[in-house]
Amino acid sequence: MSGDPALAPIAAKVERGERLSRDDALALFQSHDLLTIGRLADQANRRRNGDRVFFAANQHINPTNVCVLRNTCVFCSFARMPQEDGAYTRSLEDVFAEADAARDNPTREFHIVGGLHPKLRLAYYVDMFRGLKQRHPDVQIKALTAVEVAHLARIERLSVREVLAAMKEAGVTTLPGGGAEVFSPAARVTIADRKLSGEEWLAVHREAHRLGLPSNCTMLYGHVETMADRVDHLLALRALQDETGGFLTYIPLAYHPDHNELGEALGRTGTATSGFDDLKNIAVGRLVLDNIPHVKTHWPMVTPFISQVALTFGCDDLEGTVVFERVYHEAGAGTPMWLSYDQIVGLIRGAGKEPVERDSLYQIVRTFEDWVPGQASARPEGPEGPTFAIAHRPQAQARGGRKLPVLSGAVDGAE
Ligand code: V47
Repeated sequence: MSGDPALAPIAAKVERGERLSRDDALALFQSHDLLTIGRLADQANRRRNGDRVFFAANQHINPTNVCVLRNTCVFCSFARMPQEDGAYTRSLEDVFAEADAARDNPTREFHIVGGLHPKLRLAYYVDMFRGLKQRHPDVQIKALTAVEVAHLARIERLSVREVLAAMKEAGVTTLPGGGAEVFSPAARVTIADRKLSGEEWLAVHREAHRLGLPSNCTMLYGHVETMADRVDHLLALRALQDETGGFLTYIPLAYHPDHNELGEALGRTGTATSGFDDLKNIAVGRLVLDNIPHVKTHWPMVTPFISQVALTFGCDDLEGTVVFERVYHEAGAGTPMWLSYDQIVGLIRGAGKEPVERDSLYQIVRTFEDWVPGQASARPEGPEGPTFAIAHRPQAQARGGRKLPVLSGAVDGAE
């Protein structure tokens, strides 16, 4: 197949380092010429990052899966109602015990997200962050999605700014990018009715950036969104970045359809996104978000193999060691729960790239000219051992889950 002629003017713009328009972004998503898109994104990435690929030695911590949006965020397999089977809320002691895995693993970042718990107050989180900093002063904290921050502000009757300031004061360095899903109101009504709107999500990040808390941004793709929805989402992120400069990295998140109402309604159970679309989302993200320094591939969702290939499709950051992954494994991800430090370094080197261990702020922790495989890679058992295993939710129908609203349209034209 010869190259897609629609991409020629875009290639010329990339060559000149010019900003891409909405029509350009749409043409990229609509094209099947993946190799050209990947080559252009690689060019844009190399200009910024050369051959360097960043990763953080990180540990994910999910203090609770109880979420009041459990019945309306129909794409999520992680959340539970308070009394539902499998619902859990960890005491601070349990969180600290789980975090102690960081003593045996090289760890620079705790990634902490959970659900909108009706009773957990700001004090629980502030005490958690302080306690973690006390026990692990060298580990930075990336915590709470914009949705959780807005929820805490509501139940505490505080402003978003006050909640963010309390988090920062307690030791939070950055905010993760979750909860953005896709900003399109039509898609949001279908997949995340009652979650905060796209504008509200952006407003929380704007406030964080103003307070000196940088953050990440995401887009959940591969469900009911249209190509135009994807483009408008990216353009909204780009506009906020023009205003604040506070986004560090963009992470496209591949929708996983198992054990959630949406996957069932779409008849997609067992079929996640394709490698083709995963690579295209990385590459188009790199090309459109010309003002966001990094693009990260999330291997728990797209597999370590696709993530490795993504490193030559415009991506300069590989999700780290993770240690305990629950959100995507609840949704059927067949990937490992964690990767060792060595495996991450090996994946990056295997793509002919230069690994760079970073902290949450992308400051360099170490490079690997003198790397000896096998150092510091052990992963201990979780403090509660097998009880950390995933017990999937029963299928939605068996739970008498609510009926879905009419879907706003199928994913168009990805491949
Ligand atoms: O907002 C939930 C997604 C997100 C499913 O900032 C699902 O470094 C796929 O944002 N299929 C949370 N995705 C995770 C997240 C994240 C991940 C890694 C790194 C960073 C970062 C942030 O997970 C949610 C939602 O978009 N999600 N359910 C599902 N069934």
